[in-house]
Amino acid sequence: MLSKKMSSALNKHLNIELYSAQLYLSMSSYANSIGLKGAANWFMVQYQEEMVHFMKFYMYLNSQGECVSLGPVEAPPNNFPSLLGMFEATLKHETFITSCINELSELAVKEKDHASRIFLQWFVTEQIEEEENDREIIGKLKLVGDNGYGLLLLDNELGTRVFTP
Ligand code: OFO
Repeated sequence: MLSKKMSSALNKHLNIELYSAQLYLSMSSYANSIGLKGAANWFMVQYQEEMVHFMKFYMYLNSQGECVSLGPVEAPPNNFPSLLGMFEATLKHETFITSCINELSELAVKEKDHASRIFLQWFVTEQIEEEENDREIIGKLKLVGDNGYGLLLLDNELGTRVFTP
C-alpha cells in the first residue's frame, strides 16, 4: 500500500507523462507539416514510448489499489523554430523528467517504500537513454548546420526509428 504522499506524487507524474506524449505528438505533426517525414516518424515513436511510460505509472498505481486521477494536461506548443530547436526543447524536457524521476526516487527512499523505489528504477535507466539519444541528434544537427542535403540525410535516418514496446 502506498502512502498518501507517494500516491499523490506518482499520480502527478502520471499526468506529466501524458504531457510528454502530447508534446511529442505535437512535434511529430509540426515536423510533418514542414516536410520532415523522418523527424515526424521519430517524434511519433517518441509519443508511443511516452504512452508506455504513462501506462507503466497507471498500471503500477492500479496494482497498489489506487484510483488514478487524470488531467487536466496543459496544451503543448505546436510551433517550433527549427528541427534543432525541437530537439533542444526535447532535451530540456527530458532533463526536467529526469529531475522528476529523481525526486520520486528520493521520496520512495524517504518513505521506505521499496516497491516504488524498484518500480522507479526502470525510469532512472530509461532517462539516461532518452537524454543520450537527444544529445546525439543535437550534435549531428549542429554538424549539419544549414546544409540542406545533410538535413535530408539526417531526416532519412530519423525515419528509420521503430517503436519497440
Ligand atoms: Fe521522455 O520520458 Fe517519459 O516523460
